[in-house]
Amino acid sequence: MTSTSATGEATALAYPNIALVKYWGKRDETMFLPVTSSLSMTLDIFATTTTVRVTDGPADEIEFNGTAATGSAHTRIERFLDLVRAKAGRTERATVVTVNDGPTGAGLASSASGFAALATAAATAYGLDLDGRALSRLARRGSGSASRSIFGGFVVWHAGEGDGEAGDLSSYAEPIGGDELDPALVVAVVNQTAKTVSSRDAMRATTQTSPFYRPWAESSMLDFDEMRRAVARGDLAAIGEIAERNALGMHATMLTARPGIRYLSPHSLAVLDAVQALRADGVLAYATIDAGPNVKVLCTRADAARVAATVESLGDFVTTRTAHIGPGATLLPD
Ligand code: 2P0
Repeated sequence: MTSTSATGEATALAYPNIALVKYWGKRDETMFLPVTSSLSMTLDIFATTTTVRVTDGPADEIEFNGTAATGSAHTRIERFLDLVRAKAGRTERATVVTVNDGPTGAGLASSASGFAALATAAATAYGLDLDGRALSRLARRGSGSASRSIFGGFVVWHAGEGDGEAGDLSSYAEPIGGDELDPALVVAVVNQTAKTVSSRDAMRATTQTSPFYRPWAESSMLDFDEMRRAVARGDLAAIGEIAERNALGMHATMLTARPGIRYLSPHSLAVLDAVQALRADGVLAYATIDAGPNVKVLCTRADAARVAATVESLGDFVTTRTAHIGPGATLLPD
């Protein structure tokens, strides 16, 4: 997946992924080790393209969609590059240029595509030769969900065992097949603006204060096993059913944090109602929602246009983009 770079420059492309069994909560915040394993599908829209060039400058220079990154956004990437430099035994700074096709920080998995692209490009630019598993472990340190975007298709991210180094070695993502499945994911965008509470803060508050967190984590582990079996037998209806209940359960844990955290908006609920109505009409359609108000509807490729039209008919507040299964992170030629 990576090769050493003579030039100290590399460009990588990665796509977001949507978890069908969610990651919500860390057991080790330093190493980004999750409480539970998760399972996702990588999409083919909203790509991130990132170029990393090793320089002899005094500081990392980071540009995001044409604007210099500052403050915490800069620090987060600088810390990640420090990790890569430590692994590579290098000290030079870098220039990072990132272009994001999709909305950022709106629950549309921009940090997953972002850190998967950054990990892939930075590892190569600094001369690390990492296989997919090592790359997913590295991406995990930027953002947990990014570990899954290293791979295409259906992917699991193993929670792993233990904390610290043992946990680091055992918590990685890998693809799980399901290649005969060819679903669509209709992304109902009801709000493109960045959220006010980050996923990171919200999951910390949830794990620490919600009385429903433990029960959700326990049932999510069962969902994970059931979901793996549903993917293995290519059963899209079962996949949808498990995904919807897992996501609603995750939101229930947030709503019951103290104080409660609510990403769902009235517009999200309107889309959830439309999905239920579609099912009542015999359409295979199931919803999942991440840390934001936007709703993703899993359906067959053949039904995607009908699902999108139904959702869009709700009003001007919603637009849709339809995604299919997408590939893992890749290096682009010079
Ligand atoms: C997921 N989400 O499994 C879950 C479901 C959002 C809801 O992973 O702190 O940006 O960087 O590891 O990965 C979003 O959280 O959090 C996320 P960090 P991340 O896709």
